[in-house]
Amino acid sequence: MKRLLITGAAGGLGQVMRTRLGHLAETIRLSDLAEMDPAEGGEEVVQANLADEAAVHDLVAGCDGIIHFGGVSVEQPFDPICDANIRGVYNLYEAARANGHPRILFASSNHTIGYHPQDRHLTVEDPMKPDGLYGVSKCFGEAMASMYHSKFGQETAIVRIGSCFPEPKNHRMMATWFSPDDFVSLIECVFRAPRLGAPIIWGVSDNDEQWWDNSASRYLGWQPKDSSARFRDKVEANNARPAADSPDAVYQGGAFTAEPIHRD
Ligand code: NAI
Ligand code: 15L
Repeated sequence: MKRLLITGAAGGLGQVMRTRLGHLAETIRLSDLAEMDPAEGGEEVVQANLADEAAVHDLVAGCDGIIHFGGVSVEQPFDPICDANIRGVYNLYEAARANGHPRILFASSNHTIGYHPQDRHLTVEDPMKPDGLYGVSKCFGEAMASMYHSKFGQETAIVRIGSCFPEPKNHRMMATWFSPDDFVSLIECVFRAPRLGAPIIWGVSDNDEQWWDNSASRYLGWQPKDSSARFRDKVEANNARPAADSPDAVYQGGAFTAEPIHRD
């Protein structure tokens, strides 16, 4: 690839992937609303608001791949979610349409299905059950990816990320943890696949407890290698087990299901 765009580059995942994906493209274009570290060799740094249509068109021009991490990543009032995750995703897909359809990896979330109970094993055919406005905005992003694929052939890997952090932080994340190494290997598969389409992929490691069935995207040849099991003792030592009727123990989306609708 000549140029790979990473949005949300100042965020948690963006900062990690900035250091891990240099081998995928001659140039990595890094973008965020927030300030980023200055460009190093093989990098371009462009500050931009996803809600700004012209800025997003300039951002996407000349890119042949996009990793879309940018946006609001937790429950917030509707306005910031709308700017970044609704208008921002519309701007991104329209910019991709105007610029030769670069392949996109869309960072969706388990909060699209957060109200499913933890004892339910889900496939990508199961209905969405978002657990808040943030989850609803990710459902919108998934729907945009699907519609642009059907209408224009735009390819997107819709990755429903569980919990991508260096380590699982609590009991729920023993099931939802997605190691950064497994995410890197998924990104490599997505951008190397001869044919992608617009699959929904569960972004989760090979943990002992599994809620999500990835057989529909097996054709990509991706196999997670890590497991949260090696952190079990630490998680149990540092966290009391949640009560059986608490959101963290009942719902796949955990505490997000208990968030109110925030009104500033
Ligand atoms: P983060 O919140 O650390 O990073 C998101 C970045 O997007 C921030 O640097 C923020 O400044 C930027 N941003 C927000 N609004 C923007 C706007 N209007 N214009 C331009 N940039 C804007 O989130 P994190 O953890 O790095 O996640 C990255 C993506 O992956 C997010 O889209 C998140 O929803 C998704 N995700 C992450 C999970 C995780 O476990 N880290 C789990 C599920 C989904
Ligand atoms: C997400 O969608 C969030 O962006 C991330 O910060 C975590 O809270 C993650 O889900 C999770 O469910 O653990």
